[in-house]
Amino acid sequence: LSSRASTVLSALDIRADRELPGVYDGEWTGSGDVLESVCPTTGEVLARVKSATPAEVERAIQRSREAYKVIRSVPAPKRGEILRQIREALATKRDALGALVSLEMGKIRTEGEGEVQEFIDIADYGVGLSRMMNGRVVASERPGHSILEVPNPLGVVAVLSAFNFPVAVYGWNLALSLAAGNATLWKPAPSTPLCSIAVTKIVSEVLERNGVPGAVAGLVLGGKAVGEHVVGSSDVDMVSFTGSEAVGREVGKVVQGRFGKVLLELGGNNAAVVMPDADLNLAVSAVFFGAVGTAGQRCTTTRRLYLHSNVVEDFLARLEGLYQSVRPGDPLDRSTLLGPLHNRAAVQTYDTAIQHLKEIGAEIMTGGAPYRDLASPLNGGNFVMPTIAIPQEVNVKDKVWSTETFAPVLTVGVFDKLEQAIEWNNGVPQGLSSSLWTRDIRNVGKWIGPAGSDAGIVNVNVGTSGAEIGAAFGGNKSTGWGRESGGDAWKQYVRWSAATINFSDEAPLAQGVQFSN
Ligand code: UN1
Repeated sequence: LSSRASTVLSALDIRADRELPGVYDGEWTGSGDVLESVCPTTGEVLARVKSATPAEVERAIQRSREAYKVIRSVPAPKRGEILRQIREALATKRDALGALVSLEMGKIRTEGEGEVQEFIDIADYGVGLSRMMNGRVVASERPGHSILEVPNPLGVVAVLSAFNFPVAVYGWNLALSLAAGNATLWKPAPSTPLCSIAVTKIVSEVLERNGVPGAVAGLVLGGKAVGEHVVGSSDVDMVSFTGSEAVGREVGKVVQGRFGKVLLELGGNNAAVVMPDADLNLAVSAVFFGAVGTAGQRCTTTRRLYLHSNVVEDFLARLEGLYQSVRPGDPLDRSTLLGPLHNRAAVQTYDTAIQHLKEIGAEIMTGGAPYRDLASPLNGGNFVMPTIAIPQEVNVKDKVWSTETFAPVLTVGVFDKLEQAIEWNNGVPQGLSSSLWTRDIRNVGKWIGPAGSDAGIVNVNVGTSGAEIGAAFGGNKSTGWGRESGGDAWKQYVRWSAATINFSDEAPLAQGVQFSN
């Protein structure tokens, strides 16, 4: 192992000299196919992990069910106390875990640490929630009756997460799910196994110390077959899936088909709209971060930029300057702004998108190719140039505008009226995030109102990416269904019991119905 990798792994006691167990259900096991963790920066194999066999997946699901029966009866504030300890344990490992995210996923240090910070933040939020997951008392029409709406634990919540946020997205789900009294079973992306093993170790040590079954936060690593097993199991009450629209559509159908609950966070195809009165200093750097940050691999990445005709020239000149100042580098190095794409397939996707842009006659203002001839060891990585492309027209039906390319490709269109920009913003299948730049309150009113942006995230003078955990996170249309993290998201992780209780000596029927002679 290279020294850059072994420093990161040893800080978390990850032994890379043998195959690691990829299943945790109270015990660490795993005897299925071997997954390789490959460093996106250098191509180095970081570790080999044994995935779950079908029997091991099944056992993990059953142990999750047993663990649910224990944790559901632990009072919510006590569950919150466990979450507080998880939060503390994560905080002591913040830097080490952040570095592992950079090593294995490829995002830069500050963003890797930011991800761990999101987990810490949502754990804090969950601690608070554990004393505030309140139901309601509803006025009954019958004398001496009360109606209670009670949030009860739901059961087993499976979390299927993507490579691009290998820590935070699980954190959002675990914090709410645990506070709500569920067992959570994690099926992470097979290409970031070390992040999920490291997180599960931290969490499981806290659970074990508290005498709670480890399967309250289980882990099953593996590929498609493991995912399908979990998604198809009627012992899994809710599936929270983050990933592509294509896979999400199938997951949605399968879970719906067995009447399970499903939460889908699928593609984003997020636009920033810049009005002539915008503060360009703020807008240019936000678009730069939104489009180039994480090398374009956030669901919330800015992919479309709609500029008012009065600001096009100035805005693009400044943005291009920032793009040209960026150099690819090792994401572990604190001065790096641009890390690699996560895998080789993504480089191919990037290439295909650029090819299509050229075919339709788009101007490639900057970028437009993978980096070649980088010095060793970066020559083994998946580095591509952040790209700004200006098609001749905005035709939101063309795939240039309507599909999510998970790479740093920003497509620019020019408008004269806000209404036009909103139509383009809304004219694509996805609806995750959106951002308007203006100082005119009238534009803000339009943008956030009924005729405004149809995305789940509707920002003003804030970029499309980098949401705080307190906001409900999620989208509309082909982005899927449901919200994670803040807002009222916790209400999806419980089963609501409507309990009408009669405290009287009479038994009147509702609506005044009489049923006796
Ligand atoms: C994702 O890309 O899957 O708002 C999640 C953001 C982050 C989370 C992104 N807080 O960009």
